[in-house]
Amino acid sequence: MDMPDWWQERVVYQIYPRSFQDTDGDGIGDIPGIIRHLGSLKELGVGIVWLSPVYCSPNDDNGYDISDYRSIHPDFGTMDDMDRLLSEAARLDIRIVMDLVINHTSDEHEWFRKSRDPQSPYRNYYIWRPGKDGGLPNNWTSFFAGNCWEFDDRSGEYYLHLFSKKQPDLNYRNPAVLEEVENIMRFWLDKGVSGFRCDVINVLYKSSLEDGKKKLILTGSEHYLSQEGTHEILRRLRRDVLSHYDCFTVGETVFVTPGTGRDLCDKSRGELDMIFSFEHMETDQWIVKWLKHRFHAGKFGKVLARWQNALTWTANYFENHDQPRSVSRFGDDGVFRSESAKMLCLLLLSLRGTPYIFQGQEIGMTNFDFTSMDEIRDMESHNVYRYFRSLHIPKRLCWRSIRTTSRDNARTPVQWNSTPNAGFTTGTPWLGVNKNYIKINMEQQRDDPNSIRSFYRRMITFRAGSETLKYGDFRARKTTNRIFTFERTLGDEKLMVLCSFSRHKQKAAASGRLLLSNYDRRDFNGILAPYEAVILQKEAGI
Ligand code: TEU
Repeated sequence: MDMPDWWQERVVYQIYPRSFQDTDGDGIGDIPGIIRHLGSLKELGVGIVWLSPVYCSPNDDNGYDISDYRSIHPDFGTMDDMDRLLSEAARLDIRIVMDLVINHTSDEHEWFRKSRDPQSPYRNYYIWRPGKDGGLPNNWTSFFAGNCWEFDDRSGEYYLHLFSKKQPDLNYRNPAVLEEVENIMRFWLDKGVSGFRCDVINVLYKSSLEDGKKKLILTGSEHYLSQEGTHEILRRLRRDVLSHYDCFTVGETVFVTPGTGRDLCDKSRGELDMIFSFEHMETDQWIVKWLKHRFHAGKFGKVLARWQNALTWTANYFENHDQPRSVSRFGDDGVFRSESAKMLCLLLLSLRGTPYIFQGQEIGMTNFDFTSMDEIRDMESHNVYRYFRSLHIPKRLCWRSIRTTSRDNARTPVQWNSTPNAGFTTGTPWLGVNKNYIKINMEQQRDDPNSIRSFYRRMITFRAGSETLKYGDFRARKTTNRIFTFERTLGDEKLMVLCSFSRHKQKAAASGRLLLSNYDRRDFNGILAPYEAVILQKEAGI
């Protein structure tokens, strides 16, 4: 391959600032809280921090509804705090990547307020349409349940919102919108950020507003998923802005196949540097994420392998702020919590691509322990709960679905220590702290050589020193429901990675010099302990 870029060398750590560390007692995490822990992230081996949105926002969707792209929400601090974060991070050689949410703004953004006036030059920044035959402009359905149109009394028309009604979609047929976005990007890049995680980036361009083919989810999506118009926008952003800075982009791409995904991040096309795809995160669901079934490790492995083969570089993740905790989902958050969290760590960091760790994943934080909807803050969960109830689904079943799937599972405050509220805040946390913080917390794991966190550190160091793990070819060997086996090869070196998803011992027909295991052992004898993962070095020629 060509000389690797710095974003291929480093490990990314995602911070969801609201839940990271509060320093002023208002119950909401803040930028000074992030600065406080930068040193410990450095020690963990993190080279890039992705910050979920910290901009001004009415917080209908916790910052993914931006009302001012050039200012910091007072809950998080000030622009001075942000500048300090950038300079502290630079001192530690940690790059900062911001969330770029440009499919939509908040309905409280100045552009949208002005756009409500049909005569305003901002009218065309958004997608306004009159109703059709006494109904909505089309039959599209939203990512957050329900339809995609909201009527505005003031102008007598509807506006499109693929997400919540407080997140109106921008109109990318209007060149002024793209110019605004380019200026926002330059503003942050000039400040010293090193790139963007681009929110739902493959839905920007709507090719038409015709009715969609009726589907169980996202009716209408054939008119906006990965359209040529979006590809053009991405190429233009690179040409006009990104190529002038030392930065990278990772796109969150929804409903992509390996083929459409490749088109969005193939180097020769000059669009994104890498993408987050979702298929492996959908291996425990029926049709929609709210209908979970038992996790099939075999399917998970096969999907991971397919994407590894399809793209030259992937963005690898098992968790983020929208997904339940990986140890509760793909591992075992009971007896084998520690082993399975470490196994998932070894797997994540052995894949080809840039690894992304979500805050708390490195200590094996689990899904929430809430008992009712009153404790849930996520707007999507409430929308969906209401929708399910409107279909007369019994409360018990609705709650079961929310409990396993709600985005709040990932959003409970980071568990720092065993003092009240897990050391997250001295005030009342905006979202409940999981009561298991007494047992599961950062402080208790930091100095324990056998902790999950220590294993993350070890694995990050191991990966940093292994060109084969970073850049070697990937080849799946055997994928069953119990063991996922693959090889990474570079030059003469061949590494064999085995990951057990079983609660029982498993025989594995593999041999080689043991380089790493999540158990304390010196060599590998062909038997994997429960949730054991190993990296073996094959002798040359085998
Ligand atoms: O998410 C987009 C997305 O498609 C989903 O992962 C989403 O979280 C939802 O669960 C669909 O059912 C991105 C952000 O990551 C998410 O937090 C935002 O709410 C969303 O875009 C809108 O900006």
